Amino acid sequence: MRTARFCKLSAAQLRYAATASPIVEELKTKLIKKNEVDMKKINDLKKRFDHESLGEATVGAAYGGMRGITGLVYEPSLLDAQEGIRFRGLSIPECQEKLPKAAGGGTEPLPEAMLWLLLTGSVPTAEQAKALNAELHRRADKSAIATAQKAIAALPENAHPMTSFSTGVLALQTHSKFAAAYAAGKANKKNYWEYALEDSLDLIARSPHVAAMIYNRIKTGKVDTAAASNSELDWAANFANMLGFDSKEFWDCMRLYLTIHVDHEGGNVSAHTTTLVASALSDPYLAFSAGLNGLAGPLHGLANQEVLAYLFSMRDLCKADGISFSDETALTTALTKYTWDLLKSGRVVPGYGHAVLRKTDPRYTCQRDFCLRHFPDDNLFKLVNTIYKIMPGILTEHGKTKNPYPNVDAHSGVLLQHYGLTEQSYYTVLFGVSRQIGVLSGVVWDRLQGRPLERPKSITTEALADRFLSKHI
Ligand code: CMX
Repeated sequence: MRTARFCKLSAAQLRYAATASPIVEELKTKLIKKNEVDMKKINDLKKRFDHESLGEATVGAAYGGMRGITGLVYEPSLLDAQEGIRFRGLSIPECQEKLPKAAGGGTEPLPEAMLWLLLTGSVPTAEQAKALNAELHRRADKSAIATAQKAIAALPENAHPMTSFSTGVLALQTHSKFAAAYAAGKANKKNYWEYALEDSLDLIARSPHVAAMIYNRIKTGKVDTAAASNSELDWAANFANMLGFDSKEFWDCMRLYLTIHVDHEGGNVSAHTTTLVASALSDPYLAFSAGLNGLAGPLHGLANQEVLAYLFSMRDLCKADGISFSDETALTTALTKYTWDLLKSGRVVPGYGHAVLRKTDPRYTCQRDFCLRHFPDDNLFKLVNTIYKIMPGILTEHGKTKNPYPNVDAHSGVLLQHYGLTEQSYYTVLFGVSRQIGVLSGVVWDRLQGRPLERPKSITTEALADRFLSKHI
């Protein structure tokens, strides 16, 4: 028995079954039932098609970031290059239509309903979404959150919010039921998934509190939430409220934001990192913190922060050159010139391009639709719209990117700026708060279906040269 002090947890933390609520039991029953059906398919696929090829692993792919190699099974979502993301088979417009909304006039889907969908594969009823939200409130353990609060306060004040968030998640890890059960010899292949689910629900319950403290630190220097948690509110509204925003329209905006950023299949950096780390049986906290560190890169989630810097630089250049936003022709000419200057300097246009998508990201489109419904005359929105009209042409002429269309990050900042959440360095934290819902659902399913340690084979240039070049001398 491993008895190191660091992995000793209270009896309550180990007794996950005893603390489970009816809604978690219902969730587990649904997962078990779905898995029975899915495992039959998996066993059949493995038995009959184990050696079928999913495509070639070429030299080009090995040097090209493994683009085009299908080498992972990831259950919560699937990305189509033309159509965009589907969450358990549902497109974004279908999720907007089918997922339960907040009582009292909410028009956007609830992220907790999306969590239910990604975990169980089926759309929850309004009652199930409500009960799941109540469960998340119940799990927002104050002492665990205080651990993260202390860790964040110990960081230098200029720590990037993503550094703080990743650190906060690591501090929450000291409450991991998975790690404690494993250390106590109680976890085994059959129940790993239950501990993974327990940790995932705890993390999704607690991390918004931690994220809100990070925001308040930027604003006031104080590591605390701007407002107390309110158990009457849904997950997104409560988060927005803890950030210090009480506008009902903004709460709806956050419901949309936190629903559409949840997942983008398994190969992107944050999802792949999370599931890769979890495949070593690192608990969901360790795995998600690693995923966040990947999300913090400018080619991935940090692009939403970079987009604002780009938009503001465009706005400033227009101002300096006396270009009016109402003169569409002059604005288009000026933006085209500034963008070419940027590209010629060897930089990328943030918010455009994608490793898989080859059309406008539907996550971009639904944010655009939200702006059109709520604030069509916003100046920043107008700027983004004009850029949308010219950028595919510019990037096509530039001739490098395989996808000249906008991705999710090209639009999210406009929404946040409009409602007064103007601290751009915080934007990727919002992405992370949402992303945990998808990637942790993936971790739960990986453990439920017994997926093994990930360990693809790598190769050196010397070995490749021996294999291919030597034949052609
Ligand atoms: N601006 C300028 N050049 C771009 C570009 C853009 N927006 N997107 C791609 N390119 C360039 C690449 O840098 C690459 O150049 P080199 O051949 O000189 O290396 C070339 O076009 C080919 O790239 P690609 O195959 O089309 O795209 P990748 O799969 O390599 O990269 C991505 C995808 C997203 C990293 C890239 O499009 C990019 O850097 N975009 C800007 C950053 C961004 O918006 N990231 C957010 C993505 C969504 C998310 O994860 O949140």
